[in-house]
Amino acid sequence: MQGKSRVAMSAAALTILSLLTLVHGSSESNLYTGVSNYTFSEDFIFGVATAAFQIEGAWNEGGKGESIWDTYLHKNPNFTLDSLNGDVAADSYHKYEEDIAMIESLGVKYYRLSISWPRILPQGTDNYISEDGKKYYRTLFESLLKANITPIVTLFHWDIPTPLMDLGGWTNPKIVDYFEDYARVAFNLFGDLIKIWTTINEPHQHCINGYGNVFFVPALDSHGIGEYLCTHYILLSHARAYRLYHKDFRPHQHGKIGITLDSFGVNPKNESNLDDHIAAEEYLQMHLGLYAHPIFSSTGDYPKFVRNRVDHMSYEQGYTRSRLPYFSEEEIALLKGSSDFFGLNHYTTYLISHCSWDKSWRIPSLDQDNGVCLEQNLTWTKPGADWFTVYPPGFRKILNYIKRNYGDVPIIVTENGLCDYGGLEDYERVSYFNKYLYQLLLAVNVDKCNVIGYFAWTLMDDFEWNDGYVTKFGLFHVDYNSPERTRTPKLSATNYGHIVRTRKIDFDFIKPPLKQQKL
Ligand code: GBH
Repeated sequence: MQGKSRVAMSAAALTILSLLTLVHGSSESNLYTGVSNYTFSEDFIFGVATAAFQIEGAWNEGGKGESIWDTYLHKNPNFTLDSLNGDVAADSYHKYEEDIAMIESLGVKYYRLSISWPRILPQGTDNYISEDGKKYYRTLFESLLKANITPIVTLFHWDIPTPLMDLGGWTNPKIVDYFEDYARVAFNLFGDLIKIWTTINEPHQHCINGYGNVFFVPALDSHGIGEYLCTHYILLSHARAYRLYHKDFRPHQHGKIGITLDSFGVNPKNESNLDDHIAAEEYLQMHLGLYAHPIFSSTGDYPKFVRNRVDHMSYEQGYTRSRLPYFSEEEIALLKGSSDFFGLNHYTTYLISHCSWDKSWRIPSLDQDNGVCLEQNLTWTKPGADWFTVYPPGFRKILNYIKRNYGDVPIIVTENGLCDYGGLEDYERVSYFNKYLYQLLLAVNVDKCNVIGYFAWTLMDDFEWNDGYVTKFGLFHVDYNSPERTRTPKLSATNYGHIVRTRKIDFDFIKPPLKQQKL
């Protein structure tokens, strides 16, 4: 069956091959000096992004309930690289006014942040709403608006209330009701202030790493089954929240609501090998298409390739039913078109080829179902965490992939940023933002991709999940040795502010001293 599906894929892959050559062939992708020839339109949305668990701290203040990250890290302190947790984090629960001043200093008019579900609903369910939680977010949103900054709010950025995790989290079909109830509470409490919502952040990373593996909490390791159940019910939860908003809130609150998906960029390991192009396409279907196809495609449902592959692998492995659940006709319709924009998080690019075995795979698993291996291009800069290399053209390619597969839905880049090990003179981050933003300009101006906004990840150094505080993504440095959690702008903050204000990229605005010029 693997052989057959490869033949079926090859026509599509050939089209892709020619399109990729088009993008690649463009001499404009190498312009990284002087001032950019293209500019960002006046209405282009520039923002910065954060997530509640990564910055707020105050894990048990104001009647907040526990999220799985609280509970799990208290029980398993060595889960993170530095054995630290999110109890205090950047202390944004107390220091949000400083955060707002930082955003203002960048000249940025949009701030993407998330609500901690258990801060509002300590038990996860809507029978009891925390007054303090409600007050905290209302004050925060009002203060942002007063500073002329539009908040864009994510309902779920990985911190599910522990009592709901105890019931199976995203593998329990009832979660769809609970998420809808939480969304209703949030729309009721804050919908007068919030005009752009995102439901779920990166369901792909959450389900694969948290349910199909042990990289993320809840570290279920239910590989081959858990990641698909999580995917299934998280998608349905998203759709229910979307439909609820459109039916009961949008008519008077007049906002928009969408989902944020993530994708690595993919390059065929060998550009001239058709099989590697097919592998790259199959990787995207399995990882991005699994979530995007049910929502953004004209047909709805999981991609055919994924459906067939997981059904077949399950059968071969002796399962009576597919490890990937089926949607009913109503569910397909519920999901189809359930996002007002395409939120995309993008960081890095991998080289892809087919393989039948990789030592990192669990059996069974989505990875094994996919049958591709990821490698890094060793010639690309690797400034921080192991998973992260710098390859700006990969960004333009993935934007084009979305346009090709899902049409002209407005794309908001809800996260993009560079990982390093810290320091105020972050020339590599300056260069990363310049180059990735230039690729975005090429995607918009040359390829006519409908990208309407961009959020830099992240406002300040934060709790980076399994990395703890070891790896850094911030525009602002946070002193984690000081109880004050003092914030200081890095060079990348100055540079981003310059781009936002001038609507252009000036590659020479901040240059590394000669000996450090690596990129
Ligand atoms: C995003 O995830 C998140 O939305 C955000 O919260 C996060 O801070 C940001 O990116 C930066 O990481 O090989 O197990 O170590 C990006 C997805 C998740 C990709 C972790 C790399 C490494 C997994 N990242 N993953 S592992």
